[in-house]
Amino acid sequence: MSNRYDTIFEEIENKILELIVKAKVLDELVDIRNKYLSKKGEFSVLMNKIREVEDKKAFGESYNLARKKIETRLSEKIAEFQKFALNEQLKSQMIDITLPGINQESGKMNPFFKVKREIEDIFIGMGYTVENGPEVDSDRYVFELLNIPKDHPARDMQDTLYIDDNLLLRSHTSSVQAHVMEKAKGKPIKIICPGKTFRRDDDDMTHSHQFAQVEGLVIDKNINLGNLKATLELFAKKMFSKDAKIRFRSSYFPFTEPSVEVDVSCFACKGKGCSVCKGSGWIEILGAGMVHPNVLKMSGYDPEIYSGYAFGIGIERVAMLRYGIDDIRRFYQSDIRFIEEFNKKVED
Ligand code: FA5
Repeated sequence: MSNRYDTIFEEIENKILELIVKAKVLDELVDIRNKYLSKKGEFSVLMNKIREVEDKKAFGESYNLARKKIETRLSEKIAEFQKFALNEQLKSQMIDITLPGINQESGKMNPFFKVKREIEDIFIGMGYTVENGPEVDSDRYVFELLNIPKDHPARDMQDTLYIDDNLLLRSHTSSVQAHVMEKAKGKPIKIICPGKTFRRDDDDMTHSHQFAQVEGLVIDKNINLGNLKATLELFAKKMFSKDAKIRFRSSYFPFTEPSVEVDVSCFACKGKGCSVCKGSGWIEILGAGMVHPNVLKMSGYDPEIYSGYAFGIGIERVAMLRYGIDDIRRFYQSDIRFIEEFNKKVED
């Protein structure tokens, strides 16, 4: 409702409303608010005139009406600018979801390591713990404490690289046996030790000068050859197939007595005979035997009380059988195509 005081505010009100219309950026609106509506702003101070007027109520109403109009218009315009700024920001930050993403290549596992882990898992499941041993070791651990004295002909089969007269790259993981026995101080043992081994062997499809073995060693009272056979049979069934069979062929290792070579029934022909098993139906995977009494004695175990078995599995050979790999050298060539073959997803 209009009253006689409206004209006092009309001129300044129109001026401010025009300034608001003309404002191009948010900062201009802020300046208008400060200049006219702050405590000592040009519009606010008009209220002081109330002291001089007769009808203070009508004056106040008139002032409030004009102020409300200005404030409403100012807030609307501020909201418009803020909306516009937000839209601009959203536009500039828009993500085009149709663009192709950046692929993160993930590492792939060499089948050697897959099989190494599987072997470890199988034996851990049977209660074995995993030990480590030095790759550079002394003659004493690699040979002497395994009942292979100097000049023993068995050394010829495991010739390797010597660092000096005493230190050498271990030619088999059996070298950890005496280390573990020393640490156990006459207590029962049930360990496996996976690791690198080195020999002077010429490289061909099934031999490498550097390869890996998993040593197994169990020492306790009443351990017998039947325990060894049951353990290795379970290993073969878990690693190859539930129908896998194993057989023991008598062999010779200076540190085991009796000693055996262990064959697994051919996974390709199920024992009938094929090119993979060279017609025999069997494939050799490891050497094993009952720990020789001399080895027990040298490491502080009384062979009258304790007995034990040991085995040494060639990891690459098991991986070759498991995946039908024809050449051992493929494991070491870092050919990504070879590695990817063993990491394909079902839908690939
Ligand atoms: C030994 O090394 C014994 N230390 C195994 C052993 C342990 C016997 C405990 C008794 C008790 P042998 O030399 O046969 O045995 O090797 C064991 C396995 O290592 C072989 O069956 C084969 O799988 C693998 N192997 C041997 N030489 C090579 C090579 N040059 N390249 C790849 N794998 C090999």
